[in-house]
Amino acid sequence: MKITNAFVNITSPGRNFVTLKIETDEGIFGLGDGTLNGRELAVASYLTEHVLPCIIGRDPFQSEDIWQYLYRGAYWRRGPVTMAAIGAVDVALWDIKGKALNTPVYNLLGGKSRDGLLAYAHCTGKDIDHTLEDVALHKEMGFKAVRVQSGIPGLSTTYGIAKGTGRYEPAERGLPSEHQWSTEMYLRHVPQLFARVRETFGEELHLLHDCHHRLTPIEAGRLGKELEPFHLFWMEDPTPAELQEGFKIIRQHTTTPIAVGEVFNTIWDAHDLIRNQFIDYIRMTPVHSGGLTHLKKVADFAELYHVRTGCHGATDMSPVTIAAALHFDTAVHNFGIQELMPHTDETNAVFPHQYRFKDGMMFPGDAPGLGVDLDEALAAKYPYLRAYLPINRKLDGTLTDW
Ligand code: EZ4
Ligand code: CO
Repeated sequence: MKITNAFVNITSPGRNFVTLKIETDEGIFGLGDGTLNGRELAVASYLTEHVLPCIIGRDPFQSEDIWQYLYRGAYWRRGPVTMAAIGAVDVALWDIKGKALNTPVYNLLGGKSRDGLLAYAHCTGKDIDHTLEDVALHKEMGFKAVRVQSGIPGLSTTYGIAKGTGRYEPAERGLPSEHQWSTEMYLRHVPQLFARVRETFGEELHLLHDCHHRLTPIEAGRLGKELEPFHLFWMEDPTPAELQEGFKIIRQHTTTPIAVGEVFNTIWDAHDLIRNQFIDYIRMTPVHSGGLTHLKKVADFAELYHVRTGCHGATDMSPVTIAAALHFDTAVHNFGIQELMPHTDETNAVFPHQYRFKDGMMFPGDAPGLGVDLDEALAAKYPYLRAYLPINRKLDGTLTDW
């Protein structure tokens, strides 16, 4: 089999998505996601100008060799743009292989290790009472695990909280908006939030929380310690992770489990975190970490150190990435949990898919390949619109991590 054609589709059914379609001489095609929130066109151009001409004529079954060709062969390694582009190609190749062999991708990664995948929803509100209502709603929908964030008294904006009446969507059209941040207000508020959630819903519901890279290690140690009575499933991205040894300080102070890695691109971003057992969950997901080929190696390495997976699954992962993550989750032994942030109806119509949610669990479906399609005619109705993630400033105006 040979790759005969490959092109990038950019569509914005509510938010921007970059999709790669690879076609073959046997009429089978594969889809890959290359969406990098706020930097979409850089990946599209990397693919169109620098990657796609090199893969025409290659055998799509040689996913390992093509991965090495694009990673080592570029000379310039790693980084979110490069790895999202490699991820798009790699996932499309696995989709092609599954379709050619008439089997779902999870069978190519080791087969079913479980029947269903524990998934968590985002629960938010402008204050604690509204957040409790959202948790109740998601419990009703069947969720057994929820990520809980709420507005912070004294701050006009907070990560994870919808501005209007709709669901939370981090990217915004136009230039980056500015959020406000106070570590003091946040640290005072979060333990009160979780006390109320446990008081209202009891012990059984799995609770998660995302600090979104905003604390220093010692502040994260304090928060983790104060949250211990509420038995969190995980505390996510407690501190920016460029300094991997910083997590040692968090570990010295708390038994609250730690998750990190949605912005990581390769194993080298997590190598020390994993081998020193500084974390419990690795959040890398197929698109931003070089596809299934690399992510499988990360998971196998993590398994040696009792680290489980928790693939990033926010709305900026297109349905192609969600499907790829679900096939991966199904196959790896050390699966932990899958994030699920529902796409809009418009997005779901552009990307018809087989995966399903039922009773708190996700299922990848049994269609050959990934089980996702791209309705190109419908996609063409939603042209790209520039959008950015917000930036964040402390109350005195200092730029800080969003
Ligand atoms: O802010 O995907 O755990 N989920 C998250 C997401 C990220 C967005 C950034 O594009 O942290 O909401
Ligand atoms: Co996160």
